[in-house]
Amino acid sequence: MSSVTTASLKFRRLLLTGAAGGLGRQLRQRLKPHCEHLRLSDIADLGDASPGEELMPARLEDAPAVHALLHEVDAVVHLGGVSTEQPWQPILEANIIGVYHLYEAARKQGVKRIVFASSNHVTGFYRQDEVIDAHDPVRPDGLYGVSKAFGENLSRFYFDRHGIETVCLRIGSSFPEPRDRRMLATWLSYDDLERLVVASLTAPLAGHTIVFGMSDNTTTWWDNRHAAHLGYRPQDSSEPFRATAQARQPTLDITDPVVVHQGGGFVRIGPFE
Ligand code: 15L
Repeated sequence: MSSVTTASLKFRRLLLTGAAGGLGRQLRQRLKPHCEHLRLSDIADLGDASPGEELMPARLEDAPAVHALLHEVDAVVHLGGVSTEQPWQPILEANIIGVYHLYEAARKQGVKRIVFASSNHVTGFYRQDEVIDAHDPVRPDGLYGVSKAFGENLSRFYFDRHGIETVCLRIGSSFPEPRDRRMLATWLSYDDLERLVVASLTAPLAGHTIVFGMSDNTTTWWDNRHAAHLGYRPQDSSEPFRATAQARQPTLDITDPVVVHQGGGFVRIGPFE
């Protein structure tokens, strides 16, 4: 369960997509105190509904189903879709067509704030000796990163044209602990993930914001100066895991593209045909 104390603003109904995934399962527990009704969606099994939960399985490429998902919802946390490098078809269906359906549904149903799970793979081809911010051009490291850049751009358009606010979370590596040396820079603890999502939902004015989802790590490649208005204050750090991560990878081949680039292993996954 959550150990995080955050500014409380209770929503009547929140929608969490991708609720059966790794981060979805975390946020399912952690968002419940922030709303009366938590609507949960996924294509994978969601188990049984607890009090206050509404289960609504839906495929993102099914427009009527996505429209129904957003009915009478105050805000959305959109984790749904493909979250790793995969062949084009599933990425097209969930991350391109599906995200379009989500924003069209928000427009028609009058939903005014979305927290969109983007990814560090939107900028994965920057080098690990560079520090970037949200105004630097995208450099996706695969089709997955390209699809997340599409979601960022689509949400920008829906803000400019329709006033739907979006916070795009370029999530680093959100796991119980950093698994390798790269994750010393990219790690986002589950408690900080919760802090980031709640700050994104409750900031008085979010506009269209891109924020890198990371803990307060000593090694960092990302500068969140353009997201200071969210009030996100990470409280965890990868530093206590440094010795273990370094012992796991005592040497690094600095000519290997996986070691050079921020996207790590993603820079060489695929093509699949
Ligand atoms: C992501 O976007 C993935 O969803 C996640 O599984 C991790 O691999 C993460 O990036 C990462 O870069 O570590």
